[in-house]
Amino acid sequence: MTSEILNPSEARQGRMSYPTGMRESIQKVEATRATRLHESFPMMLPDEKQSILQEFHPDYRAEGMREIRVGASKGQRMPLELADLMEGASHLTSGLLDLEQLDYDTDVLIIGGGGAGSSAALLALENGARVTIANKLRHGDANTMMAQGGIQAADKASDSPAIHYLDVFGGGHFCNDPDLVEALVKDAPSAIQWLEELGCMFDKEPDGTMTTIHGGGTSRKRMHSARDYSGAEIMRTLRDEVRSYPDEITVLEFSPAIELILDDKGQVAGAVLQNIETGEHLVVRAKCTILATGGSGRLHYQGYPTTNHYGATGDGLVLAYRVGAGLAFLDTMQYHPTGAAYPEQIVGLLVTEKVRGLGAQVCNVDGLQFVYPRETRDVESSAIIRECNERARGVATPSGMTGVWLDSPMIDILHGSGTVEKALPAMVRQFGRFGIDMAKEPILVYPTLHYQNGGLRLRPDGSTDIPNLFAAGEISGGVHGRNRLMGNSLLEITVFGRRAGRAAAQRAREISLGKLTLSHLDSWERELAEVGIDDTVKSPVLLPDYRRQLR
Ligand code: MEZ
Repeated sequence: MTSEILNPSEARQGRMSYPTGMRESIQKVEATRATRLHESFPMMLPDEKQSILQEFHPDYRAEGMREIRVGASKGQRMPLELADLMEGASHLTSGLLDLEQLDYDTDVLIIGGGGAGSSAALLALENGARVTIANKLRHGDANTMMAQGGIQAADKASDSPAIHYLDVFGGGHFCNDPDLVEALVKDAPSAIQWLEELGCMFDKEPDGTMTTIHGGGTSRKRMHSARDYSGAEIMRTLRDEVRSYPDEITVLEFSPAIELILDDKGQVAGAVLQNIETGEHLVVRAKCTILATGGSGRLHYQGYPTTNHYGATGDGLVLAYRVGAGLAFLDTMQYHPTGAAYPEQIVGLLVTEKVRGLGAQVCNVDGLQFVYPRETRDVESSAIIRECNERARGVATPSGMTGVWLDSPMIDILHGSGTVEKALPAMVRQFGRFGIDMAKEPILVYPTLHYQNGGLRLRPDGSTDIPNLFAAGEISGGVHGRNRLMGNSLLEITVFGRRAGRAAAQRAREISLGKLTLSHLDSWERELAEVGIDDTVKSPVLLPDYRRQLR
């Protein structure tokens, strides 16, 4: 059976894209297409949504979560893999590192140079701060770079921040933090304008207005995109801008933070970095520190594949928790409904929601619809999991995966020939490498771990519970409640990156630091010992455990 898995060179030689068994199911999808073009599968009612979530969404599998036993949010539930790291021990021992030997001294240290960190750097600079960005890998290696479909903003006459606000709340199951949502939606139009002024090339109509489409759970077309590489275009723009200030913004690469430093007044005062190649420790003193380390998809909760970049291992959460920061909503993760399920080489990679936004329907092995294609992500994913597992109406792949069809050829039929190629060039290329022409044949998908809905508790200015510690982006929790809508993460990184950068620079002007210390590690160790945690992992882990081993 495995011999049927294609590799790129087979694809280039023109071998057929799908094996025979899958092709038979594709014929059924083709046979129902003409009828489906005129059919809309009904959206679920609120009670149906709740019950499908409880039965099929991974967040509701009791065996996948546990309570954390120590720290400021003791008793909160989170995935097992994350709880183990949060209860981990430091790579450092207090007193063994000379904190007087500074390698860098800065106003604002930003840990993580993705979209949130880079936005923060620019606003901190604009507000008079000297800035240092510490990247775990290269500048821009981040989930921002991987985001495809777009960024939401209510900037058209048919829309308003108030309507955007309601959509965000509905998507988040009405438990979002209202102040954070207000900041998100009110800043959205100016965030788009800022990005555009920096050079971000959003898609436009012939008359020069921004192209906007729907996403799951949006009541207005407010998704702005740059084809299907919106995140890469935003990251390109931000990185170019940051790198044009080499004297004011110091960018360190391959230098992840492994511990926050406090001062003797209990304020965060910088971080210890580790040169990932040499293992050397670097001491950075900073008046304010912004955590922008992103999410944790590379922890592969419940064994799911992920859309996330290689460094997404939840490091900032671990560091902030050890100095006493509070958490919110970490018991809810986002499983994107459409991760690639075939071919094997790209399993788990993102198939952007824009494909459904442009009209592609989701079909089972018999070519029949079973869910409205633009339910919110948690509901859509649950319906796909039910179709494949409980109802056994999924399509089996030669490597043993199951998935459902995303009927991408509908897009050209609905919007005109060439639309798929124009609107989804990254997707076309991703599948084309394996001989699959998604404008002509459907693609197979299954939910994939995509986003950390919760994280550090945050105030609207990006500050946390801990003095001088700020956060922005996927590391934070509250803005999306229990489920984020498409396009609100690229928005969140821009809005809260800017807010955190501005507030941190202002605070840096007001404060003075005391003597640097890592004494919080002693109290952390005591707390672990008190609850009997003695044989624990060292965290943060920095890279997934299947990373390439250097010999
Ligand atoms: O916000 C997202 O997660 C996003 C835009 C993803 C996508 O489907 O393209």
